[in-house]
Amino acid sequence: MANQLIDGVKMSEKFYVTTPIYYVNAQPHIGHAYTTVVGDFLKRFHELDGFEAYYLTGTDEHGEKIYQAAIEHEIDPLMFCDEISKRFAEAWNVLDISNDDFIRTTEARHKKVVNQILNTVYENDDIYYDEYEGLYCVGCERFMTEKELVDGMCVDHKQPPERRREGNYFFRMEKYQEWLRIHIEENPGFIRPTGYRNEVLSMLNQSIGNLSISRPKERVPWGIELPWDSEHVTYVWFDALINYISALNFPDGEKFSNFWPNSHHLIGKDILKAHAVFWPTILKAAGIPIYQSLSVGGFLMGKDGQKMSKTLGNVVDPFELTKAYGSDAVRYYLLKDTVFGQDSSVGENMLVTRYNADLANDLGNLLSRVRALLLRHFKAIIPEGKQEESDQEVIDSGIGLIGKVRPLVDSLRFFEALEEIMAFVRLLNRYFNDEAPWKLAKEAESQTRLATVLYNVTEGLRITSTLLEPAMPNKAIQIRKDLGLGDYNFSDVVSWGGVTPGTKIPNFTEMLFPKQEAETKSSNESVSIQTIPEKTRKDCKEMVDEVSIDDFSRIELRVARVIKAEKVHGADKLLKLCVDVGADERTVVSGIAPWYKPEDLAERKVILVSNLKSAKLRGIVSQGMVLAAEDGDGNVRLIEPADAVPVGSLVR
Ligand code: ME8
Repeated sequence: MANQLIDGVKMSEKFYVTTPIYYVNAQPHIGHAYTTVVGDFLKRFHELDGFEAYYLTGTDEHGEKIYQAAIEHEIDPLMFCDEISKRFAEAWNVLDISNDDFIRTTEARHKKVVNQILNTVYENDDIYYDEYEGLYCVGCERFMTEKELVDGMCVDHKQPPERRREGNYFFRMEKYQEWLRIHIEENPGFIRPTGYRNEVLSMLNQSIGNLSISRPKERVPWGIELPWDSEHVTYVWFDALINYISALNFPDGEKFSNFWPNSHHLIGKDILKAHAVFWPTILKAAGIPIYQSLSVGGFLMGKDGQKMSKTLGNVVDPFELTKAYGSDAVRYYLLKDTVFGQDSSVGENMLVTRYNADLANDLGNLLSRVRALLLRHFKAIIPEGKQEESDQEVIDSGIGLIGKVRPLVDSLRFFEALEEIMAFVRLLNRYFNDEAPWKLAKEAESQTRLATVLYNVTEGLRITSTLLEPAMPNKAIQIRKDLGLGDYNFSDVVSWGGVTPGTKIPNFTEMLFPKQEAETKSSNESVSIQTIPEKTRKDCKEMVDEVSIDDFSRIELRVARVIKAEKVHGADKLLKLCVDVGADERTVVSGIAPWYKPEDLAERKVILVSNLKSAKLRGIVSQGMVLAAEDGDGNVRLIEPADAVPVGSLVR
């Protein structure tokens, strides 16, 4: 897609990417967010790669199902559309989507272009009036063939379609069928991944029929009136597809001449036929060049293993997920844990696992380790290195990274592109551990080597952050800020040495990726190890003297008093403590049952990690962690503050 060579044709340096415009009959969910995040990733990727990029999303506001939803809510259709359209815009805002425009099909600028196209196609005699009888799925807003049904039902909406007979205007779609088939045959990159191209080719090997493009106004009053017959409104799909050019001010707008037809449509597989068959034939009939490529994503599946959808009520709320983990984490997860084109299961636990492994452990840890050593041994100034043979692998991998990532993005293999970047981060971690700069720091003759290792890891992180920016725009900037660096683009990551020695890094920073706990985790193990994996625990051991002050100062410790304690049903190791923290009372679930009886704990003072993110253990929300140490015999002993210290005191 980004490819400057699609089907052997050199593309211009313009890149126009679109998402479907979403129906406003229900709230945005993570499935919509998925396509929109992919679109944003592609827009930002191309921009950093030197393209002039333009990104469009929006809402689809006409048609029978929007009208029905407004009626059900007893609200004027436009007011209903205003409300839900705003929710989509808000969702894209919290996900840091950098769309350049947001089109609504109820806007005058859109209706004007729909009228123009209808007139052109009508005047060319490609529209006629006829009676039609068929099976109509209101969820899909289209007539379906018997073949498309499974057990008499629409596959996506799990509803039988209604039999309908009505007088409609028809677009002579079939007239363009052979032209379209040849175009797809000759341009393998037009519809991707290939499975969907084959699906469309097999549709085109049978008669596609003509397309009903109007609805009688008496049945569906909510739509754009046909310019030549005010008793009919435009069929919602004919109206909606035109958004891709009405937003560019077709036909005379500067944006239209600038970006069309370098357009790349992103869709989910549910709307393949409309984009692969209806849209190019409409464009052809209107005498407009067709779009460049259609990229088709699979479905995100809900917990029930079904496509996540408002109809099935199994959706994940993007607002809640973003609030809990931040937009960068959600974006990264959606891109890294899905295979574009295929169906993928998603869920909060999987997000947390991915976050902790890739972001907190591999990336965040490395940044804080290198920062700690720069602060301690170089007074916060990035030193100049002197490269040796053993540095070459890291250097070559770093400057070769964009060359590996670009073709993967071009071929829609986003998770593999991110995996290449994370493989480089893991290489940097190995290099750091093998070179052991904390040991080098102890020897006077190793100071140049220490400087070189720290310089190289900093430079590696500069390249990493630049390449991660399309996926995680905020965190990428934060990584560079934490290293005293500014912004770069992809032409700055093909050589080593972008970091200027002498650059000062800030003394205090926020932790890049604080470790997360899955809210739903409930096993005993998660208590005893507090979700810190073996690898990190080993790192912590080695690096125990290298936690920075700012990392440490984020942990709030308070003196607390146990009010009462009780066993947790069905969990041998757990006690449920009710503790007084001065300002409030908390419940804390602790894995100390093998060493303490509940009755021995009442009135005891303990030290509590009081700003730990709450976690659910055996169905109990635990709001903190009590500190304990192991004695020489493997027993756990609670750390007790002196008697004189009042409950609620901060431990410093
Ligand atoms: O079809 N998994 O709007 P829509 C992945 N208005 N992607 C999903 C998804 C899921 N579970 N659920 C939705 C329409 N999507 C028309 C489009 S365009 C001219 C008109 C995404 O609100 C995916 O991109 O039903 C899918 O194609 C789109 O939302 C459908 O959104």
